[in-house]
Amino acid sequence: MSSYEEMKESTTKLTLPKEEIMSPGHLACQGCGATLALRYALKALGRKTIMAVPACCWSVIDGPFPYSAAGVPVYHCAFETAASTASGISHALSQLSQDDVTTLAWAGDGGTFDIGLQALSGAAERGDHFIYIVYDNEAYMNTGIQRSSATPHGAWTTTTPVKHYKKGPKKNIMDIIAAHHIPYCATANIGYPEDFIKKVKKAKNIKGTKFIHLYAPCPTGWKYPPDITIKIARLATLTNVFPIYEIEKGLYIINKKIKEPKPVSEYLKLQGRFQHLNENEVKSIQKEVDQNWKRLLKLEVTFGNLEK
Ligand SMILES: Cc1ncc(C[n+]2csc(CCOP(=O)(O)OP(=O)(O)O)c2C)c(N)n1
Ligand code: SF4
Ligand SMILES: [Mg+2]
Repeated sequence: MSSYEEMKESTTKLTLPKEEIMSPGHLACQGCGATLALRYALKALGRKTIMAVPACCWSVIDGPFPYSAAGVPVYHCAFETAASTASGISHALSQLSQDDVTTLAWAGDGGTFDIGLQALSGAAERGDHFIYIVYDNEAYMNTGIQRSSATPHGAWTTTTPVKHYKKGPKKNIMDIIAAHHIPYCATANIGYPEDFIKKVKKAKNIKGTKFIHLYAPCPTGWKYPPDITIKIARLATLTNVFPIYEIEKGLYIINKKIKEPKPVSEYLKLQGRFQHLNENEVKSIQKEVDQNWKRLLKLEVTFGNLEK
């Protein structure tokens, strides 16, 4: 980070909505990014929200019935059905003329990039009215850290052990969902809560299907100490590993352009899941990150604000 950026970070005053809807008595691991994620999302959405939560860490984090940490009604649904359940809730609310209630599909990367993709694609094509947020911890964490198609190149998981670490890039879910021509898609990062909250509020006021790809580090599955979750989250964006952008009515807007991106090695070296990578492998990950960033810049130029 340049000294200017460092100074800006240290003097930024957070202006998050004060009301806490989620309660602290949840069952997540210490330092869980996915838990902060819902806390922020609900600050943006308010209490008039109904959630569809498929099998994922959050179905455990919420607590055993009759307890619930979420603070809003949660419909626990089958692994592949976050979007179809949200479609049903949203249509039922519409029949009841309860237009002031927001429907939120809240799913993990496995439930979104993999098994729930068909239901999500169907709902997005129909334009069903709800917000879909995927909290991406880059593996199937709830069942013991198995690789998903969101697992990045080079990562260890229990099904991609060190000798056979994950080869090939992370699936580009934003491109897939944007291809459905929904009115609003965005990436966000729990390390930048104000940006995330702004996007959730924006999505709330748009008719149709809205999609947010949220970066949510997991100390247990990524093998780092729980007190550096925010550091890891910010490093993902400061290295361009996880860029922050929106696709609004097909137009690309990059929300954070890092003047001097940090080397990817600074992000990788803090996480046990990447410890086996040698210098050449780190270089090839750096190359992949640089290429993705250049491609995103081109998309912004080509499909940026053409109406200007
Ligand atoms: C049809 C079906 N297959 C497998 C499972 C077992 N299962 C429950 S949660 C889960 C992993 C979820 O991963 P992800 O969506 O990434 O959420 P995370 O656990 O990482 O929060 C799996 C495989 C299931 N509940 N239903
Ligand atoms: S395994 Fe990871 S995502 Fe799941 S509760 Fe623990 S820290 Fe959170
Ligand atoms: Mg996951």
